[in-house]
Amino acid sequence: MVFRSPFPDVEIPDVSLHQLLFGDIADRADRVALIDGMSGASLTYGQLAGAIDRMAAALAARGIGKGDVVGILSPNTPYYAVVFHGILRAGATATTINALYTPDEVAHQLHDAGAKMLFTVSVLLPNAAPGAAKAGVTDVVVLDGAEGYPSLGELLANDHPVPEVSINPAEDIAVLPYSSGTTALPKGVMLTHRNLVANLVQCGPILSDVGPHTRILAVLPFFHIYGMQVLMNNGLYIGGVVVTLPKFELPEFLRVIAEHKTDRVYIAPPVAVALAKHPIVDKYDLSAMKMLFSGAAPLDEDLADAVKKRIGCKIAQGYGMTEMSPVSHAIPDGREDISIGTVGVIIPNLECRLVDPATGEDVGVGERGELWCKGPNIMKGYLNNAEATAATIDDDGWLHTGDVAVIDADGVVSIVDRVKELIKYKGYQVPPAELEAVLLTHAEIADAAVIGVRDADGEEVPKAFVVRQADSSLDADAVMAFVAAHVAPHKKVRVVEFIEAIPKSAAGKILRKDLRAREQA
Ligand code: AYL
Repeated sequence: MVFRSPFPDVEIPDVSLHQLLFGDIADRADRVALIDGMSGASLTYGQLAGAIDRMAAALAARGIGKGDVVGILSPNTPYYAVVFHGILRAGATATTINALYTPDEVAHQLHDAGAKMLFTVSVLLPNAAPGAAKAGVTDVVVLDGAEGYPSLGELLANDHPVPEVSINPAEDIAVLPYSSGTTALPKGVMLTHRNLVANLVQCGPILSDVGPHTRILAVLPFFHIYGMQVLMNNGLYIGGVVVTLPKFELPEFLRVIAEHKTDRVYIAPPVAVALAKHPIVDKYDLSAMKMLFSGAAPLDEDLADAVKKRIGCKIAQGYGMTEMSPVSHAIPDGREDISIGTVGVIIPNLECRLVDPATGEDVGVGERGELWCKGPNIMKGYLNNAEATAATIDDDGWLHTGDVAVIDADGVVSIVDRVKELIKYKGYQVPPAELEAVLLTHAEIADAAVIGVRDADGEEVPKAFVVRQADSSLDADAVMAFVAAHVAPHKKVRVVEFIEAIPKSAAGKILRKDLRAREQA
């Protein structure tokens, strides 16, 4: 049984992302595209497009072109868009790296992606430099300048010709963000120009209230697909204003909403907790904020209602996956009748099925099943990993999300469970396999397994089950400190339990469902 969008299909233009966003900006050249929320500095669409051309020319002069991968390790600033779109304009692929990654994590992604070059900022250089060195990446640009490195200004001050590259939208990889998908370690997600273009156009009917008047607050990081596509690229596609913030701090977040009158604010669920509960929220004039949009993890309905009442804004929710570029479902603008606890309806041009994981049979309205999706926004595959690709996208092109959903008679979808390993901490991916590998490098740990549990606030957090070596008296704090020293902050283990043995299948696979059952007992 195939479920479809309530909206008719839309036409997906056969163009590169650059052509879609900047192909015709005559009407908006003098309007502001991006504002740095910290300094107030801004770039118009004309300046942005010009800088992207100069960036592409500089990259081409350095020998970067089709088939090459370039890393970006930077917090959100207007220049992120210049670098990102400059890389794509040169015909190359951008691999976007979490700004809080450790040197080893940076090195791993650069190496795995086969990156030739890295763009970063001076504050991140202590992690970027050793990471790049370990991956053998010698061409490092520090956007705001640093001793011994070229800066963005130096790169842009060139008179090289803008390269003429012919992009094949359906084949050429525009971006390579990393996701663990349903199992194991993070993998490079190959998203083509067509994937990204399709998802922007597919969201058109959902986002009926947006346009050049729209002012977006972009605090969610551009390195993650949510910030990249839903905030940065969609904001530029609709000709709106994108106000960037480099990190989430509640007072700054509230100040920028009030000062820059951002009417569309995108968050992950933990921000809703702060908006509902924190006393300082009342100190700011948030009347400009008309719509709060949450995605990337489940949003609690009561919490959302509390925010709605306190701030007096509309709230909507979207769902998707990096592997789907990323949006597959969202509550359409103007549909306040749809419960905020749902993820809304299927976007146009996408087909969905719900399949019982136990029987492999399709289920109908009102029944729980794993969500499968098929459409133009589904990734080309995982980089250099045909096996993982085949395990995620079946022979008929259905992507198995690993999420369990229910659809009602009106076509409104709720995400009710997850059958994959993935843990989500504040909307960020935490792949258990990665933490298990780190834990096993500790001399006093004989075996380990990690699952997601709920903390006192209802937030999902990684919990490690640890089997100590026979003579070890290792304690929980030492385990947590050990992991924390090796991974980015969002991947920290936050609960530890010592256990006699990790439950495993005959084939040696960790029986996570047994560990989860222990938690409920
Ligand atoms: P990734 N409710 C429950 N779980 C969700 C939701 C949601 N609204 N959104 C994402 N997830 C979980 O690749 C789900 O398990 O992409 C899914 O498989 O980091 C996993 O997160 C994917 O994690 C938007 C705005 C999508 C954001 C996104 C983010 C996609 C996050 C659509 O409108």
